[in-house]
Amino acid sequence: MADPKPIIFSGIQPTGSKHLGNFIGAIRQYVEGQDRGEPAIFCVVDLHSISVPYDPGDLRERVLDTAAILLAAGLDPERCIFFRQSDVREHTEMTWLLSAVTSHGDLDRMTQFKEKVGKARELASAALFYYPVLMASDVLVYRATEVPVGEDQRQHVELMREIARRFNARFGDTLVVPELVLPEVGARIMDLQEPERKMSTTGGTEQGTVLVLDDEKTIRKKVGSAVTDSGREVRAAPDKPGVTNLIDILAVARGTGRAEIEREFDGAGYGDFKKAVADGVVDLLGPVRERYEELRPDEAALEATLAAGAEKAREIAAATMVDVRARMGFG
Ligand code: AQP
Repeated sequence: MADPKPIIFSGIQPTGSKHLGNFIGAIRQYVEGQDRGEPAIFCVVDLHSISVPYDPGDLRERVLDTAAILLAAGLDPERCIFFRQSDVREHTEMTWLLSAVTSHGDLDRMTQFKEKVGKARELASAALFYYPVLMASDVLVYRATEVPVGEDQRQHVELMREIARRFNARFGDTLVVPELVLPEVGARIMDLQEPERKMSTTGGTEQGTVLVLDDEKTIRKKVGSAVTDSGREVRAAPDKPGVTNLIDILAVARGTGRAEIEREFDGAGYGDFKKAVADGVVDLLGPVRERYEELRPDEAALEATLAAGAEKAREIAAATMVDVRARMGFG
């Protein structure tokens, strides 16, 4: 008998400025996953965004920006379930119930929390500390089998796997332990100016962060001024983080591997190589920006798409909650 199709789930935060790292690490995988998953479920995780200071008047706009970017990139509501997290209240209920099998120590070990709060730990919101439990709920409430994310989410996925195992051990077999799915190339796209750090919404440099909605001129400028190193060789190596990052970006844009790129640019200077990377990124993101500009103005259509997705998502999540509540002894 053929293997059952995976149940795929992933979420993305509502910022209007999704970057090339998000695109390569996550969005590209979502688009690919919608024909493999049954169902493939994708969600704009607005509840997560209250874990850092935010503007309530702005939140809905940012959700619609993000929804339009994902649709422009190729998500098709006919082939996947696409919705806004806060429209499905089961996520928040599940978060509280999973608290019973999550320890303070688990959350204390999360490196993303430590990196984000730095020395301002006392001032960080409890929501930021609790973020991984909400993320576990997002996935486990759909009994997803696969979670496509970038490398920076590895630890959070490991924790949700552990939460699912503990729940099953304590209350009986109810939840599915999901698999982490990373892209083969581009699981960690680095900042173009500081290639030791990941490209990031909050922690990166402006010039080193290519946005999905950047125009061609801006993309060329950012890629053209990317930090390489003092050598001349186009070769992926641990001591060449800038060049390695550009090789990965071009490999993704061309749909090939590192070796093909290294072979093609063997003996070429960094100038030609960077020009090819800029061409590749322009070709990758240009059509997404154009489609975004068509989709974004029609807010009613975007809202209708998210609402229809929420209805389908709620049906699956509600069924899981019936089992979870019963196992835990609630009425
Ligand atoms: N640099 C990256 N390379 C590959 N994948 C990445 N992701 C994020 N950065 C990279 C993946 O993008 C998905 C969505 O992430 P998110 O919802 O956390 O969005 P964000 O907060 O806007 O993205 P950042 O840049 O990760 O924000 P910061 O650094 O400010 O917290 C995830 O699957 C993630 O792995």
